[in-house]
Parts: sequence; C-alpha cells; structure tokens
Amino acid sequence: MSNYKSASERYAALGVDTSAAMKKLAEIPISLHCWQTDDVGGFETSHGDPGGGLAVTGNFPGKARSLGEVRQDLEKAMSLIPGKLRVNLHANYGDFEGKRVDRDQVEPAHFASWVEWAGQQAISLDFNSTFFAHPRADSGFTLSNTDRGIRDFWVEHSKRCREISAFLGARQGNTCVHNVWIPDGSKDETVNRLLHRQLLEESLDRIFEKEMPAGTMTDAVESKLFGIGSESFVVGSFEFYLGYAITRKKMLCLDMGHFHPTESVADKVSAVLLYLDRLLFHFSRGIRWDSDHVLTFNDPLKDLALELVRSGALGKSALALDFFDASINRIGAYVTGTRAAQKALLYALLEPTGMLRQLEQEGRLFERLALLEEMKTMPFGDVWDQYCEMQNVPPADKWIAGVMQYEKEILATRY
Ligand code: RNT
Ligand code: ZN
Repeated sequence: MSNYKSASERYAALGVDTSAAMKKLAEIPISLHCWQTDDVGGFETSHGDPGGGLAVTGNFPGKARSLGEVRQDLEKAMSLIPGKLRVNLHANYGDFEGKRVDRDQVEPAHFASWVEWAGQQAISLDFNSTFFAHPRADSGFTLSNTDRGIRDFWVEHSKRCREISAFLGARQGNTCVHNVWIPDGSKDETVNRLLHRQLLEESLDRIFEKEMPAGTMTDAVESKLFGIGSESFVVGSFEFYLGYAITRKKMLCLDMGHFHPTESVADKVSAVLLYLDRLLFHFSRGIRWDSDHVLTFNDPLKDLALELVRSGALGKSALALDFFDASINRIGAYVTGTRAAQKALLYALLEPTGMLRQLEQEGRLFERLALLEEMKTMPFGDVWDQYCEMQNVPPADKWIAGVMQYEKEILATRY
C-alpha cells in the first residue's frame, strides 16, 4: 500500500476526507510578494535603503537587478510551489524603462508589462502603494504629515495606485487587492498623537473617495506595532485601522509580525470577522520583533491556518506573504515560506473539526486535548507529498536541488 493510501485511511477513520482537503487547498490563492527577489529595492532610478523602519539584512549573492530578473526568479520559485498563486506588486516595481517617474506620476501604463507577464504565467496580480524609500518619507511621516504638501503628494500617489489596481483587476478579470501600509510614527515621546491620527484619517478618506468599478479592486489597510525609528509612536496602530476598516468598510490587513510577541493573530480572526466582511493576511515570521523572517511551518502559522478554517474565514480572506531575507538564497526563501503557508493550510484542512467540536460541546475536554495532540503526529507529510505530486511539483525535500542548480547556473552569474 502506498504511504498516501495508508495515511488517507488513518484520516478517514477520524472522518477526514484527504482528497477533499487537497481539492480545497488547490483552490486557495496565495499572493507571492515580489519584493523577496531584490530585498524590497524596487526599480525606480534612484533607490537604496527601503527606510521606513524596514530592514533587510544579509548580502547573499544573486539579488535580482532588473524586472526581468525579478520575473525570472518568480518563475523559478513558482515552478517549485504547488497550488494557485498570485503575485503581489509594490508601486516602486513599475516598468519605468530607466526614466525618473516620481510616486505622484505612476500610472497603469507602467504596469502593462506586468499584466502581459502575468497573462503568460496564468496568474493574477495584487498591488501596494509604496510610502517608503523616498525623500518625502524621510521625516517619518507621510499621510499623517503636518505639512499639507507632503500629505497631498502621498494622497496623489495612493489614488494613482488605486487606478493601477483597478486596471490590473479589469485586465485579469478578478479583484486586485490594494494594500496601504505607511511607516508613519516617531522615535520618541510624541505629544500630539491625536493630530497625526486625525490627519491620517482625513488623508485616507481622500484616497478612498472615488468608488472604483465593481470587481476590479478592493482596498486594505495594514496596522503595525512599531518599527525601527518609530518605537514610541505608530500612527496607524491596530486600534486605528480596526476602527477605520469597520467604519469605511475596508479590508483589514493583519501582518503576523505586527503585534506583541505573545499576542495571537489566530485569536483575532473570529473577533474581527464579526465586524468586517473581508480580511487580508500578511503571513510572516517575527523573531523578537517584526523581523520578517522566512515563514516556517511553526505554531503561530498553524494556529492561524486552523482558525481560518474553523471560523470559515477562508472565503472572506486574501492570503499574502510578507518576508524578506537577504542572507540566504532568495528563491529558496520564497519556496520554503510559500510551501510552509500551504502546509499549514493543509494541516488545518485535515483537522477533524466536527469531532473536536462535538467533544467540546459535551464537555469531554480531556478527549478534545488528547485528539488535538494526536493530530500532530498523524501522517500529514504523506498527504502533503501526494498533493505536490498531483500538482506536478517536487514532493518532500526533492525541490531543494532545483534551487541549488538555479543558484549555480543563474544566481552565480549576477554580480
Ligand atoms: C511593513 C509592512 C508592509 C511591508 C511591505 C513591503 O512593516 O509589513 O507590508 O512589509 O509592504
Ligand atoms: Zn506586511
């Protein structure tokens, strides 16, 4: 008997249908962040440190130096990842052809070659306004800056990003998720917090003023706890955006690295879902802080996937990745992290939730705990391998050699 067959029988004994779980998993899109290929650099004429509290550490050779290389790297990564994928762009990854295009000048035409590429790859695109790595973000305040001119500049940028998102959505025939994250905050004690938050509220309302054609794009707002240089005060805190998203009917973006280390993002799902129609997740792995480590199949990720499945949130959520590691092979980082996200979802889809809920309902709490514990050592890996094979990507550790070969043949030639 094959490993998969025996695994599926063990799951079936608990009332879990492994093939139905694999089928569901294959339908859940994950949006790959383009910025893992080049350490959040982007392709404007002048770019350097991303700033805004974002720090990418490491100098592993082979960083993508052009949009062509970004796409080449994404294609390699996608060839080793099963399931449905999307690609998430930032505004500073436009096809500017070496021309200087400031953020208040970006337009759909700069993303036409991405649409063409996405069509060839049979994938769809998501989008992000880019409020960092720019002189007008150097003061630490963008949309909540007390200088009206600076606010206007960023409002204009983000309005344009919504147009670009709608363009992408119309061309691909499905909704493009447009996310807004700003670095605004300050290093030390801030005595007019209210003012900055009022300004942010006003700027966001201006950005979102125009109703976009139905089904083309949707907006999300992303909160943060703190960043490098914004340790004392972050304007766009969780409470700020929770209120904003509820009152303006926006998607709320929960980034796993943007909360206190002992706070559980998984536990937030069933709470915020009562008040919001749609959520966006940034799967990430913080170590001590929002360090954006490569995602691994760890407890916080498993817990979040379990809650998404248990609370029926998958149909109401967009799943995206947000990590960047420049200290290891960047394509290896992509594949490791994306496969980890999918493993966590499969793990959650293989839970005998009905049986566990029955035990809970009947007060049989020891049995609930014991079954949860036994699920951890079920032959989950055999189902994962079967899924990879069905999706025509290498199972188990068989994909690692493919990354190493790419490192030798392609990455090593980039210097
Ligand atoms: C920053 C946010 C944001 C960025 C990307 C590059 O803390 O997580 O999502 O990481 O937009
Ligand atoms: Zn994020």
